[in-house]
Amino acid sequence: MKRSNALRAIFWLATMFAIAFFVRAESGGRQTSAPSHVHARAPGISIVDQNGQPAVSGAPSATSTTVDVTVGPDFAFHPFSVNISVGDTVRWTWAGNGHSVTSGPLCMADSQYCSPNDMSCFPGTLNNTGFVYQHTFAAAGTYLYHCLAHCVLGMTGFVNVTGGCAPTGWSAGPALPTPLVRAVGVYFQADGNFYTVGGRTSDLVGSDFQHVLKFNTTSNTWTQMPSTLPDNFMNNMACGVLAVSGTPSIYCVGGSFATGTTATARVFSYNPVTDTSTVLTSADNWPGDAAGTILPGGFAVANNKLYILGGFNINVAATNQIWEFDRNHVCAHMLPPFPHRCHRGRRSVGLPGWIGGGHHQLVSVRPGE
Ligand SMILES: [Cu+2]
Repeated sequence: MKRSNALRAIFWLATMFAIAFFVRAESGGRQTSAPSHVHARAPGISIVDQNGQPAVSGAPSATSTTVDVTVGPDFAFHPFSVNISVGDTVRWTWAGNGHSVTSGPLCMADSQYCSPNDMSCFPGTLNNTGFVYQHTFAAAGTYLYHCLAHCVLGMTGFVNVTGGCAPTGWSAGPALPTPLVRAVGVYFQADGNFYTVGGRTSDLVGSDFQHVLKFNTTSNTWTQMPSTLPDNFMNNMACGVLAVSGTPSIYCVGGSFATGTTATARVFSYNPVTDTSTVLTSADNWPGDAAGTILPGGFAVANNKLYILGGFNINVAATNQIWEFDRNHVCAHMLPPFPHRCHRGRRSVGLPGWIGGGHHQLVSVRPGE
């Protein structure tokens, strides 16, 4: 029994050393094959930041971080490995004389970075106690480095850089094929692409853009769809994707034209798959623009309904109304042959034989209107 416990302990110790070895071999890449196995330190990875905290994980830093490494005073870097995120900086401070920080495996400079200033990495320059060199890592990868003078004594280290986004969270995409303002951008889940609807190419009269631009998220390119949108009230629309009978389309509400002082209340749909647009009947006009001069403000789609949040009465004032557009809305009571409609949403007139379903709360039902 005792003997078996001892064997078990030995087995586990051996396993742990093996794991430590493999982890290090993975992280260090070619570094482990360098003639540098005379490190006096324990073989396990010890990755900490300048505060002694565990090093950052793979996520990009919210704000860029500087991690400190000490050069010397022995023939070693302390710690010899650091984990950082893209955009972070490693700052080496010399605690001994006659050392360098020189990028490259196998004791050969690869000139990616080096003390004292990333210039002339080979034959390079040695610096003394108190010197500070830092380098910011802009791309993910494992960056091996060494001291020119003492690499053969095992004076090596490496920097693991993970993450892939710019530290700010912003990154640029391909430019639109035309200058464009006051278009509406819509993500179309069905094909995974983005579309812009309308807008104008300048502030000049006649600059209204009666087209749809498609951003293909696979090829990362923009193209202009062939069709022409129904009118020139292409500025300041509210657009969102609504599905009717499982078929999604982009619905756009209201809008004005460049230099114009009137606003349309019409609603049209645009189907990116067929590249066709259809103007809904005037019964579906946005009631928020009853005055003919009011533009939709903010907007959002939730639960397959388009909401319009506030607006702007052109040259007058902002408005505070909230409107919901439910393209699937139907009247709860179909009473043919009386024409009737709901206060908002889709008319049930013209759908003979339609038989219920998808009922929603009604604002009013006005038979005979
Ligand atoms: Cu050295």
